[in-house]
Amino acid sequence: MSLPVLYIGNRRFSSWSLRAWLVLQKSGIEFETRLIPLNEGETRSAISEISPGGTVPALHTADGVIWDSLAICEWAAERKPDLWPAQDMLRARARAAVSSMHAGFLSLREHCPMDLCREGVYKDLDDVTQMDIAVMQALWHDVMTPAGEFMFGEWSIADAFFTPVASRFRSYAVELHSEAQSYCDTLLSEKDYLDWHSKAQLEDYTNPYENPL
Ligand SMILES: N[C@@H](CCC(=O)N[C@@H](CS)C(=O)NCC(=O)O)C(=O)O
Repeated sequence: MSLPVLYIGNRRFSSWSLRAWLVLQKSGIEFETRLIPLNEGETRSAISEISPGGTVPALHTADGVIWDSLAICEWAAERKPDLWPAQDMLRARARAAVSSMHAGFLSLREHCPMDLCREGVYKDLDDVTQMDIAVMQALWHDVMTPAGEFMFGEWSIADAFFTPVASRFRSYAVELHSEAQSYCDTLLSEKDYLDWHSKAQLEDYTNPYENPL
């Protein structure tokens, strides 16, 4: 039987692709990865051929296509439930944290787009983005399990959702509280992330963020 195929955008820029890919990697489910370059002339038509939602990531399974990073992660968690915390309140709070990321922090997302080839280059951020950063650190503080390296102790989908944020903080040299900094350092030293990051350095596609730096 053919393996599920995860369609992703450029590793350098596609934070939603990174989230879904990290979760599938951790799940142990075998899958293939295929990349569609973003911001090229053919991008829109190439994505519309493989994703009913018109975005990547999209996962092609033997039973159908799933688009949207969170839906792909839930598909994986139905097969591998330990991708969410085992305890029901922790699981509910992990889902809340993921939903906050999936639907929110819009200013941070707009002004600090993920760029894995940008390392420690400071950018002046407006008040709304600073507020997003403050809220994010407060959220992390609220849910962080004291004894654990990860948000809810063991690695979970919540940590996948915040890994691209940790990379943005590093890219834009954002100063963080020590707890948040050490959480980011943990996420960015994960083997799967490092693998994705090193492949991102080899990509040679259009940079949509050349001007706003
Ligand atoms: N809510 C979606 C967002 C996906 C999304 O915005 N993906 C971007 C790439 S990171 C995309 O496909 N953009 C289409 C384009 O650049 O043409 C998800 O979680 O998967």
